[in-house]
Amino acid sequence: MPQVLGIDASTQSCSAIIIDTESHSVVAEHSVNFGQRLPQYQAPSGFIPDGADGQVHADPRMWLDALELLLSELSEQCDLSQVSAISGAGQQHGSVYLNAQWFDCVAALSPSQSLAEQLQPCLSRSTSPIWMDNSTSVECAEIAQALGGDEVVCAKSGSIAVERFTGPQVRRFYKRQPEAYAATARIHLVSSFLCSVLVGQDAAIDTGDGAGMNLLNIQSWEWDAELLQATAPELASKLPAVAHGDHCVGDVATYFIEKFGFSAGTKVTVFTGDNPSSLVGMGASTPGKCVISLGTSDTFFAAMPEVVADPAGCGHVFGNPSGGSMSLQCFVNGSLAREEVKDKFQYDWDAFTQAFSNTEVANEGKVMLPFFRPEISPRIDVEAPLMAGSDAFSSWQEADAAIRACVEGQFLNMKRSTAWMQLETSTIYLTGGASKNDAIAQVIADVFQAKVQRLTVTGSVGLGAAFRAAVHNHGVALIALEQAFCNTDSKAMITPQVAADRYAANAASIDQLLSS
Ligand code: XUL
Repeated sequence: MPQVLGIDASTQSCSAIIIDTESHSVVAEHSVNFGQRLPQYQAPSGFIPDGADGQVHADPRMWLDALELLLSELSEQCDLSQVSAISGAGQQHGSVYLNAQWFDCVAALSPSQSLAEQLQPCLSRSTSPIWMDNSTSVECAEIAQALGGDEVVCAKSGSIAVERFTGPQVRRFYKRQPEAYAATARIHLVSSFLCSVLVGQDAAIDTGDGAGMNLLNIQSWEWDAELLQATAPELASKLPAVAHGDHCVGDVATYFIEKFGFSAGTKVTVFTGDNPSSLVGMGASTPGKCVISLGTSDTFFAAMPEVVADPAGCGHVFGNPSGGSMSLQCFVNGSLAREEVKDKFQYDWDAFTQAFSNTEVANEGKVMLPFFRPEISPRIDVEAPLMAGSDAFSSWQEADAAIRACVEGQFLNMKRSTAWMQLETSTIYLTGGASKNDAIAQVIADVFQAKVQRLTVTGSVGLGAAFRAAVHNHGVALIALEQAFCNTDSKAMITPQVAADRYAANAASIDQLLSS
């Protein structure tokens, strides 16, 4: 049976895609939005609003209810008995805390009751911190200090201790609710929690999502005893096993066979994080290609030829679900910064795009780092753009130059900040809202001296999960799936139009702005 299912448990919704790996068609797609469909959890955007001290939590029962709704509605669209393998991905870093009842309870789920009803007594913490939680600065500093500094944590775990990462979150829970922590027998990520439920047994955490915890050693891909010790006592016994992305966790549980019509023996491949899954779904999980996703914040990610960590501590290393490792780096000042410059001059997006035709590549040396809010790549605490070039430009009197400088500055900074990845990038896959803009794509091609391709895939996270299910359970060649599903619009390919040194002076000015 050639049909495979990919599940994407993201921040605001839970989605599914079923593909046919022989006819290369999409059989069904469906999504359940938490805020709209499950208002009883009072999480209109997928998290409980107004948390104190940077705390951002969600109710894990909401994710279970959404999974049930998703599969129930999907089973009305198509015959789930035709699905022969499943995998999935979750929003990264979020954690679920379970007591000792969990192990028996997850193995004995009865279709006569909902998942949420049956698993509620297993929760040792009623809500789950998610990746938007920013409450753990103190714990990050404590972990770094115990290990001997940020550099040590970064070299071991692939990232410095980061507020949203799971280890610092676990430490905060242990410090504030030691009894509830002691009653916790298992800590899962969103991905491994849902995977466990699907197979009816405690599932492993994969190296892709596991590396977002500040607990996994990126050289050995095993839990790191020193990181665990610096985080919380008895932590080793509370964590599941670690597995590489090709691991088959087991067969789908009876609950899902009886309730939604899956076939007995449907295989489930270990779940991963949404970004690692997207790497696969974008067709970029082999070195040489990288993905730039233009969103509220811009994200750069790529398969890595070697495991190296960012010495500046800004980027992250995760396991690559297709083998080896991947890098990921977030840039806070993405689309919102582009919009802010546009709005300063009351331009619309057409006028914004026209500004590139009205100005020259490299902007006569006028440069900008459009940091309207504190940036994390590199870490810099400013609330207004840094500019250099001419007085008129720096005092916002040159609209078109400001727009070009904003975009050129964003990608010169991105190139400089991602140099630690040591990539030889020949192709950049561009995705996200602003990727359709040819002027922005041209700047990216010129700055990185690489071809820029726009992919027609939407929902790359779920698609990546479906690919992984097919590759690891049925031996389908990944390249065949990429060719079939990751179509590029070849007419819309953008190639560099300037020589490699055209941006040298601007890059030097950016270095200077950052060092002053
Ligand atoms: C990555 C991160 C987010 C989440 C939610 O480090 O925090 O991208 O994975 O999508």
